[in-house]
Amino acid sequence: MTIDRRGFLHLSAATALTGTVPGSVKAQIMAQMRSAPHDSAVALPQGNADHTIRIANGLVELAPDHIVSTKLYNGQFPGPLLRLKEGRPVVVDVKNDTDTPEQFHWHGQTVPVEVDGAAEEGTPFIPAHGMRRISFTPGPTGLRFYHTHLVPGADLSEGQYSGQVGTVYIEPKREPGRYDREVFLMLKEFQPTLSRGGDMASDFLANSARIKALEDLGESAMRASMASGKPHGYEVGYSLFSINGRMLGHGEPIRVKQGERVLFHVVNGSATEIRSLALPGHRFEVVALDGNPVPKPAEVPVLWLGTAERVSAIVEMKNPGIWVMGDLADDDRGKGMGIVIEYAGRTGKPKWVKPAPSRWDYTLFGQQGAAAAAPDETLEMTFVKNNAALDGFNEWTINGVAFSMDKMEPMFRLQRGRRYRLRMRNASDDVHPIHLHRHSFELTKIAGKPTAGIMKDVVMLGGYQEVEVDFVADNPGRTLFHCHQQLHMDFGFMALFDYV
Ligand SMILES: [Cu+2]
Repeated sequence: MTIDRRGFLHLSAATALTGTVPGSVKAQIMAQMRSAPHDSAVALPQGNADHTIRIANGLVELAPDHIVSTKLYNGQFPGPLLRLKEGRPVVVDVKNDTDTPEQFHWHGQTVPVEVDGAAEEGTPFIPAHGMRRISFTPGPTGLRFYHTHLVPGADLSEGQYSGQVGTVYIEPKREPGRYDREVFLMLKEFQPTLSRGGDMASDFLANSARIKALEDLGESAMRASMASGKPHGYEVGYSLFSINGRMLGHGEPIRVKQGERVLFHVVNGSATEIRSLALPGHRFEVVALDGNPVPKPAEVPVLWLGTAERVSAIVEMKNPGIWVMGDLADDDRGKGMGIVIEYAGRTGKPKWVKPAPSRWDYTLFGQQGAAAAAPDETLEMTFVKNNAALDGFNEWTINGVAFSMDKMEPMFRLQRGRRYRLRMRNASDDVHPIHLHRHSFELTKIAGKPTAGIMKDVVMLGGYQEVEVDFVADNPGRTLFHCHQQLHMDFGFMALFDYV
């Protein structure tokens, strides 16, 4: 096959900045290696691994005239779907055929530090042109995923801007099975570039009333920054969009039959974007969030997923036709963020119909009228943006501190067995998909509304809003907390918890 070189990924202008901007990937790795341990002599199972993942550069054909060159797992995008089994230990070899040391993160699993895949916690790197064998017992059950955990900073060819993302499904011992079949969807953008400004959708969250004190704090800082002559900090935009590695209209359609109940497992594999997904003429019955069954499954017209969030939802196929299932943003859908749903015996052009306005409300799926257990301790956190403070990039702080790769000191010392409440206050107008490693948390208050029973590992915190989540300190060791928006985490929005 001949490939038109003009179709390749053009490295963004940002690559040229790499040497000067704090947060270049090599500099970050050097800093982390100074404090991260090397592989310890823990006895690992011998023999063949259950799964082998190979990290290497390769090509993704999003469409015949859009072939992207990027880092991949096993030469494909998304990486292979790993179906693991609850309670059954697994051995995985991760081989790195690139020149850059890597971190392979098991997102949403309650694994130990040596396995988790975050240098900030102390997971050893997978050396360049080397390998690591890891062994663990998968859990919790349900939809998880894996991705690189490098800190690319200004280098938009590295980290999760690349194609290093894949899905994990941990099969429970008993599957209730109220559906006819499963379909996995990985939402992902390619060809990132830096831009100035560019407002993210933020009015899709329910209960969007802003907290005055947070708004005053954020807006006055922004006004002061503008008055001093600073432009808006950099944002990242993309020119190509895909579901399961194909642009809308260029992959196989999802072929369905009337009356079928299809369980969609949707992963937002984006480095930075919040995604929506709608299927005209159909509704999604949300049954699990981040892989965990919700207390109260409920129907919605549109799914919204922050970076790294997952939704499992059943669609009853009862509106025969050829449909576009896609993002609400016309621009992104037009550049590929969609997939065709084709009913048996139907032909014609795929049809998109804009859904009626709706809001995304986590509490819809929570226990009604129940309160979460009281915490042993509440940790207060305020998130602040320092506009364009780092060579044009926004700097992010948690309680006034931007995370430092050079120190990597825990901000919060915890006690094992205690139940902690995180009261998170957002003094910026961005929506932050907040993630806690190696633990699941319970949503207890969303923008002033109490809830209970929803277990997640990422939660979207709206602009100038407050969210509370609880977790039990039951998986000792360093635990990374961060915003999953790559530009935010790379420029300060991280903190470590630690307990023994
Ligand atoms: Cu963020």
